[in-house]
Amino acid sequence: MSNASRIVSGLLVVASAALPALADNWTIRMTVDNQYDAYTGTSTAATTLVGGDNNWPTMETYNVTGVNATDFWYVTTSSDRSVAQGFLASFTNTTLGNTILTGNAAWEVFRAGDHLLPIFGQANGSWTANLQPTMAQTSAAIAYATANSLWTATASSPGYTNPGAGPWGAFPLIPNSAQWVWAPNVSGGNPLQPGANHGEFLIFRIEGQAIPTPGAAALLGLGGLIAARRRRN
Ligand SMILES: [Ca+2]
Ligand SMILES: [Ca+2]
Repeated sequence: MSNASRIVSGLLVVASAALPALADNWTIRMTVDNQYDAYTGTSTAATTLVGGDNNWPTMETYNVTGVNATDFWYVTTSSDRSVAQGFLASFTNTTLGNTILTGNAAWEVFRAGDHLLPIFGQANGSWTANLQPTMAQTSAAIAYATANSLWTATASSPGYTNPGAGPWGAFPLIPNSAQWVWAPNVSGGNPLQPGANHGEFLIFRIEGQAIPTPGAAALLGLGGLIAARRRRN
């Protein structure tokens, strides 16, 4: 190893030691037609209930501190299978200053209602309208989805922004470019209307690690510097 590489490697160690604890603060603004519970958790379980609501015309705000940077955000939803259904939100990591809106490709969804038999021993598609899963049921579904690679992209429909198409009106504290999303409609078409069963219950998620931290970005930069020096040497 050259002297220059040793120096850079040393800097890397110092940078690692100087990194603050990887815990982030978040501000969440959201509503769901018809209802939801929001959790933080690991890739295989929901571990902390943040809040829930069953009134789509109201937007809820949650200020959550000390979230592990590697945690996932989970949103479980159910609906009345009537008129329309959707999820609109802005998730802002206030520590990093990054916002993930619904409609962002970082969001994934699992149609838990279509996998009730293997998870709960209950007929697929038979989830009761307006029934929110418990935290234990949510964790069982998360574990099953992760083990079987069943997390997929969310879906919207043209014009379903804030405000936009659909019955919901405006939510001024959520950016206009946020999209109403749901699970993809298996038969194609608009997943947000009419009030058909689109696999409720659903679980939406984003991964905390989907947003690179400044510390991680700096380390990647140092790693690139080492690689460049090695190539030169
Ligand atoms: Ca609400
Ligand atoms: Ca509805």
